[in-house]
Amino acid sequence: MSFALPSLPYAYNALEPFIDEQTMHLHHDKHHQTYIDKLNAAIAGKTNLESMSVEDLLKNIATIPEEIRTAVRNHGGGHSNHSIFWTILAPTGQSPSETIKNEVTKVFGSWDGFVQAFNTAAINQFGSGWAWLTKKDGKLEVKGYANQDSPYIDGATPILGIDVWEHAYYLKYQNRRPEYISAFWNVINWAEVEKRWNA
Ligand code: MN3
Repeated sequence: MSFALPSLPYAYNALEPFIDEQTMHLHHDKHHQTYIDKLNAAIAGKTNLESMSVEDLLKNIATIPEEIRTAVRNHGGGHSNHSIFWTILAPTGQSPSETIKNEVTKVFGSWDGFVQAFNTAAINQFGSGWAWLTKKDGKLEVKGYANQDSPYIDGATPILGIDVWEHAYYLKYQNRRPEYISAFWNVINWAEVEKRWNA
């Protein structure tokens, strides 16, 4: 068994004008596929690993044979992060539920406080990486992650995340990462976020 690229749950142009069609094609068809190909190559022939989910590979990263641990961390992380990312995006028009707003307010003081904490983590992530809202031991946290490091390797469950690698925004936004981050808030699949929240 090997990992395969999940289809996008919407059309490549469905997130326009916030995330452009060409970026979605390259990001999904090329970048995500490459993480999968390299993850499959790393675990090829290791039947105990081939039967594990990508989440379990990441949660158990310390037990992965040392010679492929970095590859699994990077490419397994890339596969997991992107698989989640596609599902937490959706055509514009959704709003967070009152439940999400209330939970977030308890932790971050206000909705704006949460948005600001998330945006700051995304803007300040040096170089390539992600910002994630995660749940760890039942507690919500916003944090930047370098490269393709997955919250799972941290013992945290990823809930809402933004890819701030340049490949995620450079065609449309060039060096204007903050503009891409504000656009992101228009295309969040809040129903899916809530599902991950309650899982
Ligand atoms: Mn990416």
